[in-house]
Parts: sequence; structure tokens; C-alpha cells
Amino acid sequence: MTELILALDVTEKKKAFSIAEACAPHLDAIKLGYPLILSGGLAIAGELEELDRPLIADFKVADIPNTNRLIAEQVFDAGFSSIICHGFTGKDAVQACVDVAEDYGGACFVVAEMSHPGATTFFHGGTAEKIAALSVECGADGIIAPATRPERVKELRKIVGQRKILSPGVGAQGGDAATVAKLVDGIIVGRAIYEAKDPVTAITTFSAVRKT
Ligand code: OMP
Repeated sequence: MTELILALDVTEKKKAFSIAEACAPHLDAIKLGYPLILSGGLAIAGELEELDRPLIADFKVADIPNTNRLIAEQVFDAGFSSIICHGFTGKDAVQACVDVAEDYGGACFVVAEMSHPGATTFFHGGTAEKIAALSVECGADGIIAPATRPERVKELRKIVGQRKILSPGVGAQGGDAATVAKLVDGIIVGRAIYEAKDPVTAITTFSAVRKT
């Protein structure tokens, strides 16, 4: 079944916790990024561990190899099981994140192409394909590819094969969950769940389209 990952971009800690608690039984993982971590601190990851869902650190790490390594170590020490890094930084920088993930028994996902309209400026013209190939070369667990462009996901799938594709852009950014769920291993959904009047009910609409 295609995994359902909640992007918990809620900056109010108490609200973030109550949404995570209510939604956790219906989720495969929870993704935390700058909005919640900068407002609530890295220790939130440890506190959310009690919900017993894998935690993905979305810092889109994009620095030199040594700094990437230091960041990744902090992420896994904090209790995350996966990290997302950028791929345009090149082989050595991506490899640093992959190696740390492996040392901790975790996973590393590399952004191959972003989901927002402006992403086409730099990710198109062969760049996303190169990043996807680099991800495979580095032994990453998978890539991030846009639910807003299913045809691009299909192209990138040809490159990454069995490796996982996690796909954001469903709902608020216009991506169609039913279309993309057939193509990827996990859909990442934020606002369409956490801004819904009833987030658990919102989840059931996504659960319905996940293939078996
Ligand atoms: P919503 O647009 O609210 O569903 O949130 C999407 C989530 O996925 C946010 O946390 C984004 O930061 C993240 N994301 C994208 O939207 N597009 C990308 O290309 C990559 C990511 C990501 O790496 O998760």
C-alpha cells in the first residue's frame, strides 16, 4: 500500500501535538521540518517518538559534506529515522547524509525535483534526472518527486527503479492523490490534513485512494 506521510508544518506546539496524536494511528510516518522545529525545538522529535510512528526530518540538507554529516548526526541523535537532503550539492555532500543514515540504521531521501511552480526553473532540462541517478549511485533509500507533475514522477521512476519515491504536493498544491498514489511509495500531505476541520476525516479521503 502507498504510505501516507503527514507533513506536520504546524508552528504551534500544542496544536501540532494534538493533530499528531489524533492522526498517528492512520499514518505511516510523520515529517517534521523547519516550521515546527524552529518554533518548538529539536527535542520535539523525542517527544513525538511516543506516538510510535517513524519521524522524517525535512531539513533539505544542502551544505558541504562535513556540515551535512554534522547535521545528519544531530537529526538521528534526536530520534528521527529518516532525513531529507538536497541532491544538487553533488555526490560527496549527498553521500555524507547517506552514510550517516546508514550508520544509524536510518534512511536518506534526496530531493530530485520540487513540487512548486518555480521548481521548473532549475530542476528541468535534465537536472532532476541527474539527481535521481546520483541518488541511486550514492545508495540513498529514495527520492522526493512532485505529486504536482505525475508525468515527471514516471520519468524519474525509470531511473530509481525499486527505490522509494515519496511525493509531496497533493491537495493544497493541486496534486491529485489518486493519480500519484499509483506511481509512488508514499504521498506526503500537509495542509489538506492539518488545516482540515477534522484531520482524521481528511485522512480517510486519502486512505481511500491508496492502492493495496
Ligand atoms: P502541503 O503543501 O501543505 O501538503 O505540504 C507539503 C510538504 O511537503 C511541506 O512540508 C513541504 O515543505 C514538503 N515538500 C514540498 O511541498 N515540495 C517538495 O518539492 C519537497 C517537499 C519535501 O521535501 O517534503
